Amino acid sequence: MIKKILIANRGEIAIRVMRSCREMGIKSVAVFSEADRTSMHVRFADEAYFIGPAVAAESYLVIDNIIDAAKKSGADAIHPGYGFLSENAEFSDRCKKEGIIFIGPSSYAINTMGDKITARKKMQTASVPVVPGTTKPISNLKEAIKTVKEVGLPVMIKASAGGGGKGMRMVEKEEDIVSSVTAAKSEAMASFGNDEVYVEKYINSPHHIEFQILCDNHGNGIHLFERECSVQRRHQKIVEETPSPIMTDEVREEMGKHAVAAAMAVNYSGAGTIEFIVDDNLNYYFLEMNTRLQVEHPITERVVGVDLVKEQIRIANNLPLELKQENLTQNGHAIEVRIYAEDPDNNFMPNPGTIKHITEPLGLGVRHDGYVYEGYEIPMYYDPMISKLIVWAPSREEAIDRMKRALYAYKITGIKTSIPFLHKIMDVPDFKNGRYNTHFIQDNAKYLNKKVEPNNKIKDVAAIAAFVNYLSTLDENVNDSSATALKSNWKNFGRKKSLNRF
Ligand code: MV4
Repeated sequence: MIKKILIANRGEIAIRVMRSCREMGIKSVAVFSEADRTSMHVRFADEAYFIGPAVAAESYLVIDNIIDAAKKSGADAIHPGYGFLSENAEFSDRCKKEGIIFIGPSSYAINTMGDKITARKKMQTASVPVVPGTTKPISNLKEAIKTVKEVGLPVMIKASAGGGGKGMRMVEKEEDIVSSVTAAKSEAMASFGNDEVYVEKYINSPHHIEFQILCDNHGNGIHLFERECSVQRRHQKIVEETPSPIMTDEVREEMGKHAVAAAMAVNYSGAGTIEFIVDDNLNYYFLEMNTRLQVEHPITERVVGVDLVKEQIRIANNLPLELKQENLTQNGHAIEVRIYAEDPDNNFMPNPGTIKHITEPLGLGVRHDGYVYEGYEIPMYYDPMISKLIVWAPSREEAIDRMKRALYAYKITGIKTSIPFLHKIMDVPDFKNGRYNTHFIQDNAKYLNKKVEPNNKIKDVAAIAAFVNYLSTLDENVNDSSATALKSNWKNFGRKKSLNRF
């Protein structure tokens, strides 16, 4: 049985994994780069190893360095988190070769799902619906025109090595076929070193709905229902929720079966996600598989009542799944928002810096997975996501109200964050009524681009409070009841003695 796990990651996900380790009596090992000497995940772990310079390509992505740290620490397993080496087939193989358990799938599953054309073929064999289109790469421009016409405009040209929107082009008009295929190919070559592209029918009004699956090493596979992830900006998810507001029980059951079949088709082991693209009529098609634990896994954990990291570790220990499909249900509603150190009023420019103050939201139905603390300087080298706020409530309406309450209570200064933008999303009519697709952010620009100016009354209160506080620091004789005649109609009640949490 696994006694010590090295977490080959940083930030909130490293801490998330360590929490489950601690509950299971498993020791955790952190690794850190030069930029992460003062990071919370290092303090949180039982021990920590230095793995190289700040840039991930010279630390978190160096397989040799991670393996060295695992050997020095005597870890019997490695959890890769998400990003970094989590979907690296070579890393999965290397761990195996070194006698270290990789908490994730085989290199075969990673490779098969990593190549979109191979994955499409595999899904067809497993009778999982894929988007109508081709399952062989386009070999020349003349063939491209013929193929696109056969599939029927509009189409999507996609890179086989792609994912996340890179090397992808939508084509609406015949005269654009050649330029779009050429552009997709060169972008794919630049991004992945592989210019294979294929054709898919364009799905109108697309929704991104994914299913969480778990497979053990004994032939058992289950799904833990869906996550609705259509609120995205430039292929970066912003809000996720479960259940999906557009799902029906009938379609859910069918999609769940197809999700399990998709994973079984590659002898999957561990936790994974099957992404579907779904239209307004609930026609659904396999899009891709993520062969890792995902950022948005907590909403599933809350609604289904399962610790997904614990399940990953149990599976890695070769234990059979104890969860049974027929016993799993969705209870209530969960929403997650991602908080980024970005300035929403300045084109979402990354805004790293030092955290001056943080008050995390608490209370009924609130979970906050973060890693920053007061005085911490966010390094500029990694993803600007600083935390995830997850709420649960019995109904979707109450979950939205709870999210607004939690966002209101979340105070963070020193850096700009996406919190005001998230607050606005919760008030958009199409979000409130659950009628949204992947065009949500662009379609609702008129609600979302509005700057929120603090009103003047609040500014007055803040200025006076700051002044009174300042006076009290100047001289011991100046106390809270000083400064009584600051402004007409204002009265000084002194400072609040207790920490004011909302
Ligand atoms: C599509 C599509 C419409 N039709 N494929 C974008 C990222 C990549 N994973 C797949 N994507 C899409 N593929 C067909 N045939 C629309 C998108 C798409 C999208 C998908 C999921 C989430 C957000 C998206 C935003 C824009 C476009």
